[in-house]
Amino acid sequence: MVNAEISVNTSNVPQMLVRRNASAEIKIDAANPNNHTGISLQANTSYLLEVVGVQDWRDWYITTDPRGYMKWYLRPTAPFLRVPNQPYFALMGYLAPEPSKPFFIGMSLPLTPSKGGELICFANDVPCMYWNNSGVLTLKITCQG
Ligand SMILES: [Ca+2]
Repeated sequence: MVNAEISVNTSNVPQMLVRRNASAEIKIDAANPNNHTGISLQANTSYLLEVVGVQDWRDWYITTDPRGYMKWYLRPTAPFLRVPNQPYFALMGYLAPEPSKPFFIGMSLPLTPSKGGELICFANDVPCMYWNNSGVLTLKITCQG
């Protein structure tokens, strides 16, 4: 059995496009270090990513929201976050296959990528600390053209 590993393999995930003026809603699991949305964003196209539902978005005992949180006693481990300059549990995204270029989504983000790819989302956390995460977000992706 393979434990939760950070994988950027998208080869077996069917990709879906969101047409202009159309939307898709997907679930983001806090315990999954790479939520494959199955939605491919296209280059030079405008999208709006919005969180439309928050269900118990929780890091161990700390209930928060997609903007994330910071505690003074967690500052020593903050450099080990996947995205060190962003809050714990902030909703982050990247376009596969470029996990090295994450962006902050928070509650909402207008996005016009210069390069297309599948949208992958995750709660910002220390890589080995996804086991105590719980909660689900509903993310709405609208193509604005
Ligand atoms: Ca955690």
